[in-house]
Amino acid sequence: MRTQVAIIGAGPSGLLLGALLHKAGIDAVILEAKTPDYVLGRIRAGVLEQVCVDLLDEVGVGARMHREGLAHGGFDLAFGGQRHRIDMKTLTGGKQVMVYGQTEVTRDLMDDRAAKGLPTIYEAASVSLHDFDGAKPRVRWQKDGATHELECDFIAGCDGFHGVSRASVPESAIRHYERVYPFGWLGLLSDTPPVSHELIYTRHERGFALCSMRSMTRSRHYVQCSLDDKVENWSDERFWTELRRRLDPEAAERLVTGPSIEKSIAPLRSFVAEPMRFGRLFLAGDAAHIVPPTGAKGLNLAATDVGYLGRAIAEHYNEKSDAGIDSYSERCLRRIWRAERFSWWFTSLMHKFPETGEFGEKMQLAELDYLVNSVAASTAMAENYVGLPL
Ligand code: RFL
Ligand code: PHB
Repeated sequence: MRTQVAIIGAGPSGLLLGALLHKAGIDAVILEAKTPDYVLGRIRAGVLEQVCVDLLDEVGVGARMHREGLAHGGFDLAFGGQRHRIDMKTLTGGKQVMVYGQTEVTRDLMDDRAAKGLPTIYEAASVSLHDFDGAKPRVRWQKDGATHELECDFIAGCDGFHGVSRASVPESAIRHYERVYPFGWLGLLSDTPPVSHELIYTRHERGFALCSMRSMTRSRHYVQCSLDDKVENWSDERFWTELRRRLDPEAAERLVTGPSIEKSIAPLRSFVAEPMRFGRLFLAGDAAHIVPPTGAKGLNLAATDVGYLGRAIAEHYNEKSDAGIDSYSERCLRRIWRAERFSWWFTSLMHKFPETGEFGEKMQLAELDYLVNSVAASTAMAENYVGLPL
């Protein structure tokens, strides 16, 4: 079997890259370890930057997002029992974000791919990458009791943090930068109306809380939890009680509770692998970097990586230029480090850090006070939240 680009992973980055390549007339095969239902069952991101919205429009899958997604021009920061609105739209000269779940983005891309008859091989086991430092890379996998092989010109490693692509690179060729935070987020999805029409990020002595949403009838809430916590320890009732305790009085009053549809714990991590290109292998999305979810940047970075990569590969075939391929890693990393900085800063500002003590708490409160009362500081925050220019 032969193709131009082998894409490892059918998460949002792999699917979006597949769509961008198809639009440029380039053949690709996607190999995914799990089933489509498993991929769609992962409840993750909820906030899309304009660049991500533009890329989905570019490949023609934006119609449902524009119909059902919610455009948000601001969000609230809550601390000391009070809420303060960051008016992103005014502060950034009209920019907004789109609240539309990663599950829906993935579904739209999957449906489009299936409708066009483009090849995705689900339940591909033991995927392995070969010869990407030479001219003829190959990918092998197991399915239905047989070994399969795909020859290609390029491999795109879009297989997430735990994937095989980054792990296939010799240790001496790659450098990792990492910070693991001493807590996680416990998330709960429910068919209940959101607390407010915009997101509320709350700093509280008991820990961080976030009120988010998927629609005006479906809410997504998070509370900071300890790293060794287990979902089984959190009944729905315990979750709602803890969330209510952390919210400002008005939000607590408006909170509507109900049975959970999904509940999961995610650890928080900042991680970057450099470089992102190894011969004919490119890493993209969570395979190359992780941000803590506080800034809502992970999926957006994945989208911009594959935006650059799709264009670079199209230039290679259609314009006979490798300029985009050669600058891929550097261009991505500049954007990634700026998002890493923002996500690390916002995480540090809003969470309870066991080791920083009372002095650390006072620093957080002083910074929040400055942030909501200084136009310069609010503008810097708004600019980063809506997404820095490409
Ligand atoms: P994914 O989504 O992990 O997809 C990788 C795919 O590769 C498959 N795979 C393999 N396939 C073949 N062979 C192998 N050996 C394989 N190993 C893995 C996997 O099964 C999977 O299908 O990576 P991708 O596509 O790079 O997408 C990244 C995003 O999923 C991630 O950055 C975001 O979800 C992060 N994130 C958020 N990002 C935002 O931009 N805005 C948000 O509001 C936001 N909120 C969040 C988040 C992530 C969260 N969690 C749970 C980590 C909220 C949370 C709670
Ligand atoms: C979400 O809705 O899942 C979400 C929203 C904003 C974040 C993180 C997650 O910063």
